[in-house]
Amino acid sequence: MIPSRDHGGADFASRLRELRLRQGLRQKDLAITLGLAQTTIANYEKKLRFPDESTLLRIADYFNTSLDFLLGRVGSHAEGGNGVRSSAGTAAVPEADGALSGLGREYFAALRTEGREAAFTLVRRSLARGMTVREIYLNVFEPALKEVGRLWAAGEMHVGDEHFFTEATQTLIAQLYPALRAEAQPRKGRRLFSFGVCGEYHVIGPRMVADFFEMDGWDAVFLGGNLCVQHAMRAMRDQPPDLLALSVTIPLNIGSARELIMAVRETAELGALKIMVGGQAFAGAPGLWQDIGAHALARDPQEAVDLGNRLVGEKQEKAV
Ligand code: B12
Repeated sequence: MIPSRDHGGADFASRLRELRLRQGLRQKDLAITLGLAQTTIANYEKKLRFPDESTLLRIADYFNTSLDFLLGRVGSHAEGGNGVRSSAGTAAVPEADGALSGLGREYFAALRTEGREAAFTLVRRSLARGMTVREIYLNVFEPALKEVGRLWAAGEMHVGDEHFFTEATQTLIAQLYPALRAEAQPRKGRRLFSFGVCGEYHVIGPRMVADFFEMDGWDAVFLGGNLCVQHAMRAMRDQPPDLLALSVTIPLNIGSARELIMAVRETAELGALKIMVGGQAFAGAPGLWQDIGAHALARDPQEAVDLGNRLVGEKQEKAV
């Protein structure tokens, strides 16, 4: 499927560049994420090459856009060409993927229309009725925040709204701490560090990961976001963990994860440390976690705990 330059090919080049720049990616970053050479991306954008069908689909999936938009067959918001895929491919605002339902939807609506107190009451009531902290994180907070991102990308919410939702959710997470402790298993004597890598300001994901490990009995230490190599190395030398959970949301920050993993590998005293990665930057990029030298990739905090126990268990068995 190679459209002529006059048809999709010509517009594909500018669309690719537009989508890439909109996410603040360099050609190199996009190339790493898609498993292509940087020159291939450059040639696409210069209209010297056109991707094969499967690469084209991967690019559309990665940018969460339609093939019509990518190929320049729709261009304006009125035509549904806002670059974000919707179920019909023609709506100006993409539809939710169905994940926002039940309490997630109610939480989102309460914060948006009534404010913090109503949302807090909702969550506290659900907890009192037997909902677990794990369920609240994954079925309420995560989908509500992803809905915020969807509406922000569609121009339906401003950055202030996004900050409000994030701050309100972080306050609630802090308030849930006693409930989290009540659900926690006895201590296992395994230490985890979880944080967002250098340049990464999205911190709710790695915080949830740390909390799931704490509930599983780990000594889980959450170190926030934007932790650059020299500071991360200092923290690990002071108190070597058994497992590192590195979070990357923005593909541009994959390089930071790679840099940190290399620094750990070059440090003899951290030879036994296992490294797990996760976060949205790895979605749709199979094999990327291996390319950057991690031991494992997990998609969500529960999978992370299961894998973490296996990885560190393996290490301890070998050491005996
Ligand atoms: C809130 C938010 C922000 C806040 C973050 C504040 C904070 N204190 O965290 C602020 C305003 C700082 C921000 C900034 C930006 N953001 Co923002 N942001 C979001 C938003 C709305 C919610 C993020 C969130 O908390 N999600 C909920 C958590 C729970 O989900 P999660 O991170 O995916 O984590 C889950 C899993 O991925 C996994 N996981 C996460 N980490 C790890 C780690 C390990 C080891 C494991 C195993 C698992 C794991 O577990 C979690 C639970 O299941 C998202 C929308 C979205 N789709 O997420 C956009 C979003 C992530 N942001 C986006 C963008 C583009 C940006 C900016 C570039 C915007 C700009 N132009 O300035 C900057 C970049 C800042 C930076 N350098 O990091 C895009 C990213 C697109 C992309 N692919 O690059 C998104 C998707 C919005 C969108 N629809 O376009 N953002």
